[in-house]
Amino acid sequence: MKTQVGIIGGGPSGLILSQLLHLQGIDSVILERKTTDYVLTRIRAGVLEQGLVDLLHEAQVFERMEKEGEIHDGFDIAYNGKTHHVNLKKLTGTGVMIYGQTEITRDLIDARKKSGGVILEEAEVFDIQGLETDNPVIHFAQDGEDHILECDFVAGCDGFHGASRKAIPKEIIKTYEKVYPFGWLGILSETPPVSHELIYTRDEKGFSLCSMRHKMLSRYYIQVPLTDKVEDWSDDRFWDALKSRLPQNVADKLITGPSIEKSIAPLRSFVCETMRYGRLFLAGDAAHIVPPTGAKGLNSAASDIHYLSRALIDFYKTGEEKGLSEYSSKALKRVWKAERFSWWMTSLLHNLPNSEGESGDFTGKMQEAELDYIFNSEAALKSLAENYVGLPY
Ligand code: RFL
Ligand code: PHB
Repeated sequence: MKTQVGIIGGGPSGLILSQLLHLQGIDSVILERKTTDYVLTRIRAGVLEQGLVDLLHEAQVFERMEKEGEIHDGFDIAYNGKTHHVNLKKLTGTGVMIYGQTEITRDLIDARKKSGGVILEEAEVFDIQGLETDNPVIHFAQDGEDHILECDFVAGCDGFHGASRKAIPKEIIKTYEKVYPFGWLGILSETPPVSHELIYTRDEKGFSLCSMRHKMLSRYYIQVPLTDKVEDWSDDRFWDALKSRLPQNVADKLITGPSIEKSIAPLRSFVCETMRYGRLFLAGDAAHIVPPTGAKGLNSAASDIHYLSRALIDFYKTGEEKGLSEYSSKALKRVWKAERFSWWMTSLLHNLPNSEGESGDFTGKMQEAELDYIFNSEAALKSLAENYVGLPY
């Protein structure tokens, strides 16, 4: 099998790239190790920056998002029993779009299939050869047999546990990582959201987040120790813990119900430098991970795809290689800023152990002082807001 761009991974990064290339007459094949049904059961991001919304318009996959998505002009941060509003629209001129990653993925798969796009399901890549040449070859297993895909370029869109990052020689790669000593327990429930906007809460008992997908679908998260298992958390225990962390006036309004999904996600910051090796280009979670606190994971994947799609289209249209050679440094510049913001917001709002040399509730006091500063300084609030809505591409 042969194509122009071999795309490893059929998550949002791979799908958007394939659609953008298709619209410019460039062929691609997506190799996805899971079934489409499985991919569509993964509950992940829900907050989209304007940059991603624009990219989906460019990909001509926006109709359902515009109809069913909701624009939020702000969100709340609660601490010490009170909520404080961050008016994104007033501070930055823009808001964010609330529309689930699952729905984006569904829309993209439909669009690709409608225009004859090739997405091979249960096709697991196990090796990539010839990345230093003009004709790389991807080796994958499907239906118990080994196959090859020959291509001009390989897009590594296969997430954190994928095969593509591992194809870069160890002596070339530099990685940076922070593993946080807690995770997020998330539930999805068919109940009306407790508030019309998101509420991030810092509390001594631990962080919590009230989010949503639409008017009858709520998404809630609480910080839990890494040793906890989903089975340890009945729905009742979850709702009690959430209520105990929210300001009283919010807890009083919370409508609970059975969970339709429940999972624990560990929190990690991770960056891989370089994002390019020969004819391999990493994008999205394959190259970087953020803790979800700033809602930057999917949005950073989108900015990678913005740079990569332009670079590939330029190459095929004009033979110009500048975009390809600058891809890694351009993408990483924006990625590091999203990493910084996600790390900062995580550190600001979670219950953290003291670092070496600290005593008393030093960390907690620093967090409170910083929150007080933010909500009493237009400059600090604006800095938070401009990072939250997304820095320019
Ligand atoms: P994905 O979505 O992980 O897709 C990678 C795909 O590659 C496949 N794959 C392979 N295929 C073939 N061969 C192999 N060897 C393969 N290995 C892997 C996988 O099956 C998969 O289908 O990566 P992509 O496309 O880069 O997209 C990244 C986003 O999914 C991720 O950044 C976000 O979900 C992160 N995230 C959030 N991001 C936001 O911008 N806003 C949010 O509000 C937000 N909330 C979240 C999140 C992530 C969460 N979890 C569970 C980690 C909330 C949570 C709880
Ligand atoms: C979500 O709705 O899943 C969500 C929202 C905001 C975040 C992280 C996750 O910061």
